Amino acid sequence: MSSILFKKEKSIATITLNRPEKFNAFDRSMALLLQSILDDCAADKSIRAIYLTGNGKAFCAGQDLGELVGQNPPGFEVILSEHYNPIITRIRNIEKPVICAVNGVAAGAGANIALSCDIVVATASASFIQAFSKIGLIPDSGGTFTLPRLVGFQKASALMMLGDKINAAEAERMGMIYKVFADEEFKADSFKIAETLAIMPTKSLAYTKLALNASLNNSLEEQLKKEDQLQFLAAHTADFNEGVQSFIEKRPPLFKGE
Ligand code: LHQ
Repeated sequence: MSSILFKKEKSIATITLNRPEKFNAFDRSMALLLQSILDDCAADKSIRAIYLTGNGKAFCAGQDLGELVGQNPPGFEVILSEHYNPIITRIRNIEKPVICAVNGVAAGAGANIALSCDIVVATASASFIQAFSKIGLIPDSGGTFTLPRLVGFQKASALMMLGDKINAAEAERMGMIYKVFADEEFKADSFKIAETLAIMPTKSLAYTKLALNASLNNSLEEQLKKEDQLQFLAAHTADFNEGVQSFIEKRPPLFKGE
């Protein structure tokens, strides 16, 4: 059985982390596989939204700790540079929306991979843990960049130092994630978000993502310039034309992602 299940249907790529007995913790081959799957999604023009989730009770427990003490462990010097950092940069740079459906506990790098996605939703029984301090590490996978920007410096410090487990409702209240869905409706409700995004103007979503990425470091002046450049590109897409035309003709738009 593959450590990641990958399916393409109706313009949506569904990526399911699939080591349920290890709470979907990453070993080296799984981390490399996720990178190649994200590259496939980036290159495939028919894919207009990416839905990332986990199989079983957990979303992802981060690094497979067993691998670190097993035979031929990957060296510490490559774990971030070859495993997690390239995953985070791919998620942030891919010009398509990535929806993370957190179906259970998200810990360590698993939590920070989830938080790097464009829209993060969770099932009511899910939880989030910055587990690193519990084993003597520092938060990685972009967590020290992302979390303070989502919840503020103070809450990020406390969550990262204490390693407290917080439930999905708390995560939503803090602004760490977008929404919580009841367990029974979680799959259908979270997937509906992917279906909605997959028929939207894909390039305008991509440019929105690029603008938001840039906003994390830009001054207002720089950001206004960035919006100007990206709006120019958006205005030259076929989907912008269709959006205006369908409005004038009082009919639903048919966006093609072009
Ligand atoms: C696991 C794991 C796991 C293997 C649950 N590995 N088996 C960067 C730099 C360099 C090196 C290291 O890593 C990193 C990035 C990181 O991600 S560091 C952080 C690594 N992750 C953790 O420290 C989390 C460890 N796991 C936990 O704290 C708990 O398992 C959580 C809170 C996720 C879930 O707790 P419970 O619901 O009580 O479940 P459990 O502990 O009983 O786990 C269920 C099974 O999953 C169990 O297997 P078993 O055979 O006993 O049923 C665990 O061994 C396995 N598992 N996480 N990371």
